[in-house]
Amino acid sequence: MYERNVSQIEEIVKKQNEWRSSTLNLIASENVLSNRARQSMGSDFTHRYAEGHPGERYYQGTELIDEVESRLKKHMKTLFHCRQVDVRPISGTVANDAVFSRFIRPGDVVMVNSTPGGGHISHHRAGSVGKYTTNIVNFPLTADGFHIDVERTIELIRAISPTVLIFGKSLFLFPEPVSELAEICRERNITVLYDGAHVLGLIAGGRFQNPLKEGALLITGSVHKTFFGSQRGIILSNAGENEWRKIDKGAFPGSSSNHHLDTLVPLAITVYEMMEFGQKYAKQVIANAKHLGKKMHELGMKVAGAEFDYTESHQLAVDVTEFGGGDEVARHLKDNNIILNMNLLPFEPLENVTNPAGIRLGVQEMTRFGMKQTEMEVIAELFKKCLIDGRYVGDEVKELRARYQSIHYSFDQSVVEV
Ligand code: DSN
Repeated sequence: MYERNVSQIEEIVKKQNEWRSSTLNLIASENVLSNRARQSMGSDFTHRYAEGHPGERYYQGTELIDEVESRLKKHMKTLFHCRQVDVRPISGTVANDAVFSRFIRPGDVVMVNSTPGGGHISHHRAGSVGKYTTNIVNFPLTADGFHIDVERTIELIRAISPTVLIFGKSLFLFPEPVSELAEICRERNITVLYDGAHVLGLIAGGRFQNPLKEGALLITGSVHKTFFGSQRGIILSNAGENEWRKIDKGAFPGSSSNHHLDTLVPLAITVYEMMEFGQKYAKQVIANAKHLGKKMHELGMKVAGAEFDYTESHQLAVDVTEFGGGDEVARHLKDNNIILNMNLLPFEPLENVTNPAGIRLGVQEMTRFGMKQTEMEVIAELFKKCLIDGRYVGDEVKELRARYQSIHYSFDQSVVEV
């Protein structure tokens, strides 16, 4: 009786595959797996449980799972130059919660990036931090809105005595002042956490700040944004054994029992791709983002951060108020086969959340499909035609995208990246 429904689901998946492979995906929090990583999904690992650590499981039959997980952990430590890693959180937010649950006590003062300042929902009152304390204070920002104001933050730290600082955000154009604030945090025994979800692949590629080196105790993140793995989370640290034990318990049993083994295998493949190609990939991602920002600006669009070369990450922020605001523009672009999201811009009131002034763009996925500066110029032109000239560009987008289907910075093929 329900067989027809099964076919309908299969049909929907087919449509999604066809549609999204013909669009320009500029969602800053997404990426694509290589074919080899993707093909490793759906194995017997999909069906299994592996609570605990390799070699210390609560179930039998995990030897081969242990082997994959151990290799993954070893290589993640090499990539991020750290002593401790937990690959079991099933998402970035779960990784955050595992850590926040161990470091934030009721009444603690915690400093975070505000939502309009780009902060992630899990850092806020309605998210994970809010489960542990309500004393959440936003970092003061410099006038451009995309940098933490270091001097005013130091004054605020002296005045309100926070116990935890959470750096990192979802609208993330420039590095955070971790090293600038490390000394006062050391003096006052403040725990420094860094949510590196968005920039993890850039850190792995050595092209973004290394928070652990600069003074953060922990990096949390997801491994499927600029780090082009399967959808999971991670915790990285140089904490000593005792401190790490408490973090480890936050991950298991604190925030999950089994971790999702179907996505473990592709991540173990991705880590090799990152070690081999990560540096070139990260360099190209940032070069592409800067170039797209410059070209869109030259063509008349209000790209943020012009005075700072637009970005040091994979992202750009554009004020699209003149075209109807972020919601209207994002929907209109989607109808033209360009996919991205609306975004609050710094200093906007929270009430604007359903139609903020901005849109957020990320170039990491298109870079993975082999696009470089030349293609960024074509994309900038497409934005101009669509938003300023009011023309339909959906077919041009499809034509462009049809030429970029193979996945670079992977072992799928022997493309020489220059
Ligand atoms: N909300 C996601 C983003 O797009 O940045 C991160 O979880």
